[in-house]
Amino acid sequence: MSMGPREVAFNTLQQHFEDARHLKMRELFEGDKDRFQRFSLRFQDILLDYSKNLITTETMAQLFELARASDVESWRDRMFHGEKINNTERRAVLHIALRNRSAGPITVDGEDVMPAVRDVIVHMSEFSGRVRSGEWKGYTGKRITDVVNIGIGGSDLGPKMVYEALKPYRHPQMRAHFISNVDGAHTEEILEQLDPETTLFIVSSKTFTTQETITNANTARSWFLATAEDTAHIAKHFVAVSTNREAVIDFGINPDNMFEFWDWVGGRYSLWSAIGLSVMLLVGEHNFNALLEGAHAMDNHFATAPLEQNMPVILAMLGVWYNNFFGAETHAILPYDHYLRSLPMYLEQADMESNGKSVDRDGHRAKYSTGPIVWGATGINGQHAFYQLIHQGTKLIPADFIASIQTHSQLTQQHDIMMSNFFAQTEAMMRGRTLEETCEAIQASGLDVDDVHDRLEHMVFEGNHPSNTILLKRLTPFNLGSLIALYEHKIFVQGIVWNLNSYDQWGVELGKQLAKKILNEFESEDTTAVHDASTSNLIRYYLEFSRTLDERADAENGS
Ligand code: G6Q
Repeated sequence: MSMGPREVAFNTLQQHFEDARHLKMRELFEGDKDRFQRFSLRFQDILLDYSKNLITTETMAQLFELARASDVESWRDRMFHGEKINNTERRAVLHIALRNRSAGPITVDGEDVMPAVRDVIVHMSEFSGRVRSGEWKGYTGKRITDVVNIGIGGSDLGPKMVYEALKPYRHPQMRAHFISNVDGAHTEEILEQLDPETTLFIVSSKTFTTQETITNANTARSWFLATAEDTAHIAKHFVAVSTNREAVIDFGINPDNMFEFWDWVGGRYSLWSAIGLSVMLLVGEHNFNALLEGAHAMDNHFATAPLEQNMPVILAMLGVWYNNFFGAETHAILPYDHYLRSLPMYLEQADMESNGKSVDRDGHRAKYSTGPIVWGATGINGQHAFYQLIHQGTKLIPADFIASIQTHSQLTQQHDIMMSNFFAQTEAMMRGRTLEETCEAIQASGLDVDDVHDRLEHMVFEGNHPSNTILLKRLTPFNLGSLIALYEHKIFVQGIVWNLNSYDQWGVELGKQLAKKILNEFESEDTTAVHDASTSNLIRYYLEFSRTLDERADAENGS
């Protein structure tokens, strides 16, 4: 069988890798004074420095060749033109339409989706304007102070992450809360902080059938009615974001207070839609629109910049380099910004639900490694925890270091301390510390090297650990929009190179079906259903103890 262009490009890279695997970044920096200029790129307020990677100009040229051979450009254009590239669900993939700020149409099945997109933004703006100004009142005439988004997965992680990121822009008299977990403890913990007279619930669910969300929404309704009593008051305190009008009406929410979105928006790509209503309520229409504008600017960059200067493409191809040639299993997201603390969790879903697949878009088993394990935490905390493994473990862990130059905090001196760590870490990861340098450091600290000779090896750092630095001028709504869109398009490009459909999620669907069967068994207390021995015994054990009073726990609780 003859090889296609993608396989040819992969093989060429494989040959290049045989030499490149021995690259030493220290030497590359020493041998090329222009390395930073060569391997860095600016897009508006975002600087990407990718010079601390195990690459040469030859590597990048071949990676771009692989992107071209995978038809990244034509797939990108197909996505932007509303083609049904989500082939297993027969859907278009148009989160870019949600932030399309141009006057041009975007069509699906011959119909321009933009008028409906704009109508929903107007509906959101009107509603959030009324709530923010205090004109929208609760059932006792008080203004709304607390907004609770009830949703899970894509209907939770995006708005929660953006709300946290844009906290400096929030309405001073309003707070947002996010209930996702069906664990009653999460629901109770949030409800006990709230006053039903001043709380607005947004039930966010694309399908409006998700068990966790509907259960929590029902709990919230009962909690509300326990005080408000009259179901007529629900209209002032519950709104919905969904594609499922009938289910919203069945729940008792006034359809005028339903904010629509469409099946061509994937859950994990939906924060730009009405799923972002909690964000708009908290930061206002102007800031929400700025978020959309930032994403749109990144969309334009992705759609038009040559691959060699295309930020999402560069990040994607570097990821492919480590994933498919160096055999890296994971990719770390390390924001040095308290406001971006939920970004790693958000990107875990965005990336792993999109590219965590072993069957390609044509239905064949992938014979190569696909999406990496994405993980991370705020970098400064990570330094005092898991960075040990990055510095001295046996795994190769490519990492994105993300920070803002200007802080929203008044404690600017603290920002300098954090940023000095930020720069020190990527430098240390790249340079490492040789035995000779270790000895010098010990002497400089006033110790005698002979006294620690048996420990010296432990103090040596091999270095040569790759990282990208993404530096924002400031964490504004616009820049945040660009940053998120940057990652979305990175994920898209990788999906194309791996020939995946990044927009379905059959693994999530499975979870939604499985639990229902076991819940029925709990309710009927019927343990005769056939499971494997482990599951059957675990269910029996659970039923035995969950249905009896635990005297010890009662004693501990003082009852
Ligand atoms: C996202 C996934 C998944 C989904 C949740 C919630 O891409 O499909 O995380 O967002 O399962 O689904 P609903 O919005 O339908 O409740």
